Order: sequence, then structure tokens, then C-alpha cells
Amino acid sequence: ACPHVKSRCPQYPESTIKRFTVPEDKVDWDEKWPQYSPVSHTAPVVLNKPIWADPDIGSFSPNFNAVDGLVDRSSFEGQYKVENGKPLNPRGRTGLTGRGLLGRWGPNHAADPIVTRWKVDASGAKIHHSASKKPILQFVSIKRRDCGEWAIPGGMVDPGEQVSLTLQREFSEEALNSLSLKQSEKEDIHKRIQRLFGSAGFQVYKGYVDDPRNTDNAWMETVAVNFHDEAGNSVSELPLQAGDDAGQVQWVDVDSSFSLYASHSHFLELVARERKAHW
Ligand code: RP5
Ligand code: MG
Ligand code: MG
Repeated sequence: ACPHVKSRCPQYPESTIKRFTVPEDKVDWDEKWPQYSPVSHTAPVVLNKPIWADPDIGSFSPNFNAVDGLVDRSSFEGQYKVENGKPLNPRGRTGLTGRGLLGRWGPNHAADPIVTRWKVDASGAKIHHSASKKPILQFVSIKRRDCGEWAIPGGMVDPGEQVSLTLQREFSEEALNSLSLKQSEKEDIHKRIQRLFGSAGFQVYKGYVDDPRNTDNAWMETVAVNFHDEAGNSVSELPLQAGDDAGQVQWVDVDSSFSLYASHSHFLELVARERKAHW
């Protein structure tokens, strides 16, 4: 696994906190480094005890590396270490301890729905890229409200929730604004995306996400799944409308030069490869 980079971003998101600088050769926990003295930071929203957050360690000692009640505290990366009651980031040092903006100690599980279609011209013919000569994919992208970066419309897996439901729910909330719809409209949307999301999809990635919110003790993991609208007559015909964490939503060409949140660009590269599309 390559060393995380965004997890070491100098400025911790939504705060004035600066991470302790971790050079690449000191990321690995096995590398002895007595001078390492990261600051501890847990965001006020997390300390406020919302339902999605764990209590502070001390009074609280959950079952790490296991499914703990309804909360999955196991990691796709294998067994992670727990030191002084606190889980250690499996990819190494981040320059910050505590949970930052993340609710869970250890892995915070998310799901990323990558909805794609082919880019076509007015006659419906696939458009090929002038340099790679390969057909161009488009995916539904949202502009995150927290940081303004373009991203896959993913979100956290609720306790006990099936990942397949998270994928469909987060897509509906962020790209179709389902939270603001009337019950009847919600049911209509649900029916219309059911066929695409009801298919197995192509599982693109499962594991650690290099997310700027990661810390030494809390990190993001995801299951990224591609749902491809081959004929362009499924989700392609739905009106996109940004909702919840999303400020904007649109179809974006899948291309290596488009910069995306966290490790989302890597997931799209895997989709492009699988579909023999331009990258
Ligand atoms: C990323 O954060 C995941 O890949 C997923 O897209 C996202 C989930 O967090 P929220 O969108 O709920 O903030 O690491
Ligand atoms: Mg969401
Ligand atoms: Mg989200």
C-alpha cells in the first residue's frame, strides 16, 4: 500500500489545527521516532455526542477488530493495533491523534456509489477521446459542501445497514435530493433507480481511504461500487439535484486530469480500466 498523503495534509479540515509534519520515511509505525509528538484534536461536533459518534476512550472500551453490536469495527486492511485503548491507523502516522471530525475510533465505514454512462453525441454515438482514442465515461459527481472539492456522492454506513442500501441511499440523498422530496416523489425516484442499484454492480475497491479527516486513531474505509447505465436510459434520464452534504451535482467526464476528493480519483481509474474507457 502506498503511503497516505491527504491524511497528512498540513492543515486539519474545518479547524486551525496544524498536523505534526510526518515525512514519508516516518509514516510507518515500525519506524522508531521518539521525537514524534502530534497534537490531539477531536472536533467540537464530535465531542457533543451526536448519535453517530462514539464516547471518549476511558469510560468506553469497544470491541475493536470486530463487529461490535451494530457497529462494524473491523478493518478491510486486516487486524489493526490498539495501543493504550486506542486503535492505530493501519497506514501509519498522520501527525494528529484523537478523532478529528470522525465519529468512530478506528475504522469509519463508508460506501461510494460510482454511477456511470457513456459520453455520447447528439445522434447517440459514443464520443472517443482525441488522444487515447478510447470512449469517454461520465460519472455523477457532487461538490462537497465541507471543502468545496468534487467527489463521489458517498456517505457513512449507518449501524447495521447493508452496504447495498447505503450506496442507494447516499446517491439518492446527495445527487437526487431525496431528503427534500415528498413521500410520493421519493417512491417514484426509488422505483426509477431500483433496476440499476438492484443489480450487483462492479465492486471497484474495498479498503482504506486517504481522507483528509483521518487521524492516528480514526480513519475512513469504503466499499466503492460502479453502477453503469450502459444504454443511457436509466439514471441518465433522472434530473440531478444536489442535496444534503452536496452543494452541486453534475455528470463529469472520467479523466485523470480532474482532481477529486480523498482517493476518489484512484477509484475512477479502476472503473475506466474495467470498462476499457479513456482515463
Ligand atoms: C470518503 O468520505 C469516502 O470515500 C466517502 O465518499 C465519504 C464519506 O463521508 P461523508 O461524505 O459522509 O462526509 O472518505
Ligand atoms: Mg451523505
Ligand atoms: Mg457524503
